Amino acid sequence: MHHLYEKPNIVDDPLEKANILLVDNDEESKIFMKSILLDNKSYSVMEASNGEEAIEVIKQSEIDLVVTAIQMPITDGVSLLQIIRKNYISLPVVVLARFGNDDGVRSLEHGADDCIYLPFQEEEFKFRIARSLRFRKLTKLREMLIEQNRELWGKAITDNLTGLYNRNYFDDVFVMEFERARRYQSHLGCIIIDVDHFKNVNDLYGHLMGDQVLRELGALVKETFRKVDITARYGGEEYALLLPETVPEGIYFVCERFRKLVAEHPFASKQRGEQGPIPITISLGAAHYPDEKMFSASDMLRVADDMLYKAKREGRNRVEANWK
Ligand code: GH3
Ligand code: MG
Ligand code: MG
Repeated sequence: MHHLYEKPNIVDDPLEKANILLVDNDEESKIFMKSILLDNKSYSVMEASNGEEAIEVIKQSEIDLVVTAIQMPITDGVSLLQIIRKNYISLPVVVLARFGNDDGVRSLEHGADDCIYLPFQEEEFKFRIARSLRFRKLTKLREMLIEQNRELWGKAITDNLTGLYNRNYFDDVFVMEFERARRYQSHLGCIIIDVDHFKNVNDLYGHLMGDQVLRELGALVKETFRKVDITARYGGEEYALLLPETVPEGIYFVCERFRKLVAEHPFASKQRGEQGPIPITISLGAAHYPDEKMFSASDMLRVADDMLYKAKREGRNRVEANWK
């Protein structure tokens, strides 16, 4: 549960503790490396004796770095590398290679992030491990930021109550869609929906029931209109819709269908039980482009709004359109 007073943790340290996997069939060498690594209190070490075991560990634990020998019975270091590169692209791998053959070069070729030649110097080993872990940390931070960005973007364009788009996003998309329709002379519909006498709903049934009505109305909007249509909660009890590539008859048809659907829908029936559902009607104002009097999205929105007020004037629970 997020609260307003809780600042989101943008750069949580993703690697306070680093989990290192040592892969080697030579037990002594593993013990030696482990003792060096465990000098650093922020490292923890897991072990595997061959590539196959290593894959199992990687599947089951959050590993931050793999340090592996090349020559091993059953799945050697290079095969392990290939599997890791294919399935865990950002997991760094440091290989331990001997001079005198092409193990080191082969493993670098297969995507090893570093190669330490045996016998190694303790200090160099430490520094190289630390460097690979820094790299891992940056990759993880980057992944976290991308994910958080995605989340923030989602929040920034969404209306909390209904899950529809919000007014800001609608306005931006409207400018683009209008521009597209103008350039290609394609059809575009804009509909504004306003709940009739919604003040009475709040007064008679309470604000919470009012909110419930708005949520259900949002869900009905989502169900009724096409995926390509832009559906937004535009204000308190107003919804705004954009219907790309839709001819006037199509716009009118869907408005009428939605008007009837709402008038027949049993709002808040679950919450109210035997008290019975809340009767709701809506008025709709529709505008269609191309139209010689419209030169911008805001022109078009104004026309739809004028049509909405006409629908209100003429008795509510009805659709008015600029071409009728
Ligand atoms: P009309 O048929 O002319 O549209 O009448 P109306 O009462 O719906 O019109 P008006 O715009 O005067 O009032 C809208 C009311 O909607 C004002 C406010 O009480 C209510 N409202 C606006 N936003 C919310 C909301 O988020 N939740 C709830 N429960 N009520 C809201
Ligand atoms: Mg209103
Ligand atoms: Mg209203």
